[in-house]
Amino acid sequence: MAAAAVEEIRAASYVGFDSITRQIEHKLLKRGFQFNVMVVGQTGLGKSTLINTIFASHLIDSKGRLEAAVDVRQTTEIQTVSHVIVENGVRLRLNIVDTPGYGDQINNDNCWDPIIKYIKDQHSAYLRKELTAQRDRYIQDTRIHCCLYFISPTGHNLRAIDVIVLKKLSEVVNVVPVIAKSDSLTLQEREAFKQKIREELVYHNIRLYPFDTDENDSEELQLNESIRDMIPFAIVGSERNVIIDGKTVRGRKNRWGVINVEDEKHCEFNYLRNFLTRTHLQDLIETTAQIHYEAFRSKQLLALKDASSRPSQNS
Ligand SMILES: Nc1nc2c(ncn2[C@@H]2O[C@H](COP(=O)(O)OP(=O)(O)OP(=O)(O)O)[C@@H](O)[C@H]2O)c(=O)[nH]1
Ligand SMILES: [Mg+2]
Repeated sequence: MAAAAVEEIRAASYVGFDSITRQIEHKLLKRGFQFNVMVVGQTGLGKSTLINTIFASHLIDSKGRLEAAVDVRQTTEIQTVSHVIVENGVRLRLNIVDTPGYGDQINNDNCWDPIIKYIKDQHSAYLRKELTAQRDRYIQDTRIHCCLYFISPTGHNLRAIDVIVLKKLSEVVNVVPVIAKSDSLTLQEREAFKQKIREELVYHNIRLYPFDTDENDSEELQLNESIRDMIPFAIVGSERNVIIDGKTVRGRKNRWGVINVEDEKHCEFNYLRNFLTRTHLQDLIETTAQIHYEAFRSKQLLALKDASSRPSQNS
């Protein structure tokens, strides 16, 4: 058949369903996106400072970078800071949940309980909304999509408490480990420590995000592999602005020099931010819904079914 004839038939049978991607995009753009991150780790490792750093790197006004409103103090309760970021018409509501650091009590048994409870409470709130007879078409999502776990920059091993908490967390949420205050390590120490941590995670059988699934294509598998090679991100946080080459940036000034947290030669803050917002944002949200929430949901529903099929005590 002549090419022109084929083209004619194709034009006549065109129904236009390929516009569905644009229709979906339009709807999603109108609704906006929700991304919830949590920071967990021992006290004083710079969790609250990092939150400030992340927000400062987004909150750029006409006068330059915004100064932090308050000085960082020890966090005593679970707190959420949120901000709406708009880029090219895409609206992202970013919630960061700050948790009190643990590890300075004489007895640290179960110090992770309130954190695990918080994560499960969000799942349970979502499930309750999903199960109401007249459920909302769009349920406000407070489930934690990513938990940044802060590791102390000792240069030696993971602590026993890290192993326990990482294990508990990885059962309920996507965990991404970071080496806190990595400015205290030399580049050589940093690489060795990262390697050591990766080995220990394998040794203790702690399976962290990203997970490979059958649905992943080769490009996604490769991306996951590159993230696994990079984890844990060695980061530096700062609540102060410094001026480098006439530009205001977040940094730390010492007597011997200045660290620019956004400079990839200085630390891996940029890599962490790219991972969170540019490459894995959607996958973190999807994995939370499809793996962690799904496991919670089926466990709850099975328990409910069990309870209702059991003969009641009175009869
Ligand atoms: N050298 C260095 N110091 C840091 C870094 N990040 C934070 N700090 C300092 O560490 C101290 C504690 O920081 P916070 O952010 O309050 O620590 P936190 O983890 O929130 O502590 P809790 O709220 O008790 O859990 C502050 O004096 C920060 O200035 C970093 O990357 N490098
Ligand atoms: Mg804090």
